[in-house]
Amino acid sequence: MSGGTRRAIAAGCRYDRPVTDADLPSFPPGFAWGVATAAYQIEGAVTADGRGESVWDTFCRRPGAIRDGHTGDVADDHYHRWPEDVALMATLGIDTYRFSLAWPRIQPTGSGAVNQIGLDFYDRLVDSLVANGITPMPTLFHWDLPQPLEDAGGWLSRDTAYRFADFAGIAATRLADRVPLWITLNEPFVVTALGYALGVHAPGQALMLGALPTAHHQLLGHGLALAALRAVGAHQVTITNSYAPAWAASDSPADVAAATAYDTLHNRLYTDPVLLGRYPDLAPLGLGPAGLDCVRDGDLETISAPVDALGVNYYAPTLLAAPQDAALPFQLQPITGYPVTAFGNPVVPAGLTELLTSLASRYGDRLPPVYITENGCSFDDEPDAAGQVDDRQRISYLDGHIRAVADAMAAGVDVRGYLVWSLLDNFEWAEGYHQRFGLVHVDYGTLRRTPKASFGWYRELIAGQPRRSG
Ligand code: IFM
Repeated sequence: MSGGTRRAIAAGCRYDRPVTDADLPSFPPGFAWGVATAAYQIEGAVTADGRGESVWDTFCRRPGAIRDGHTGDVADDHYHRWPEDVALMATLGIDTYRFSLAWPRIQPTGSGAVNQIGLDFYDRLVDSLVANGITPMPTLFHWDLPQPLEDAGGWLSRDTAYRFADFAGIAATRLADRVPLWITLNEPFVVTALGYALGVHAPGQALMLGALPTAHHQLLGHGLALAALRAVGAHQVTITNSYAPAWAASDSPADVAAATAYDTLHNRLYTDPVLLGRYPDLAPLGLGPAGLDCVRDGDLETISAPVDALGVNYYAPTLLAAPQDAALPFQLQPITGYPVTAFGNPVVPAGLTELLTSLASRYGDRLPPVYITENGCSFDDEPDAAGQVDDRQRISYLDGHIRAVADAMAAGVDVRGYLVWSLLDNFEWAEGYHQRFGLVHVDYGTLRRTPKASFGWYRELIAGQPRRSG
């Protein structure tokens, strides 16, 4: 289909096509098209059916922590409305749904006793997905650490890695027969950076580089969980990291050094140990080997056990300059000259191609097949007088980024799937409900779901792609 202003009605939503004149390239049969969500951001029902408390329940009650004092108490009430949400996914025509399991729903204190009702919830969800021809892709940890584990040291404590492996084994024992690909952790960089270094996410600790042990303990948790998953017959396992091309603000050695430091911290620290079995040189961060003196003999072997894929989350590149003060070895700069999302992220689709090709050249044949496990944008989407949500900026964003994936594939990168963040507008962490990332608008007063124009656009895109055989 080419340019023009073809109007389509899909699943009750209207959109004007296209944003660009060229057809989207055709992706290989079997390429996974999907959407992603996370438990705390959509489920609500935080005290239902024996769920324990997570660090996010606690953090949301800290005055000033979350914009306008929002909490995940209700969120999208997906815990009760999941049949409607699965029906939306079926209408969308996706073949893969990435979601996360709430650890405190399954193991309320983070260790010991299992809450069968919590497991039953995910069991029903997985059954329903499979019945609708949608492959479940669960993430085991998307930030909602059980509060009792945080009270015992959280990811600063090595023991948390072992508790996480226990949890992984419990979940997979119940679900592995219907789950082809498991994700251990989501974006451990963000947990370390925002949760333990800067204190703007749960658990709200501001340890700066003193947060580094949380990097190692999460990675150890990944490795131990991977072994636990394999032990109970899980098929394929991966980890999802966030990545951001690190651009130097100028050619000056100081700015280039700042970009290298940020690249080490964001793009290498959580990937080199998994794919190469070693930590990157921490010297750009001003740290010697003692910066990670929590690493014990054998840990890196555990962490680097082969994964079947790499989950890649991409939103935007980062621009770095030499620091003004000594707290960190870099300073983030605004990127100008691009459209921006409501979050202030520059819209740079070529950054995704750059990222994927640089991962391929950095890791060579150690790089497993890649899934884009998150990509998306927030805008201030609201229904118009006719009840339609005309989010053409999102369509433009997704169109550009899907083409960027195709460009990387044409350059030889083995990408197996693309998942939009997110199915629904949802709780965006410290931003509360202010950032709307969904293909589906949620009215937080009534919880009514309204597919946006991008929903219809994505539906048609998927319908036009070759399907999986068999
Ligand atoms: O909403 C988050 C998600 O939980 C993790 N990756 C980035 C998204 C958008 O900020």
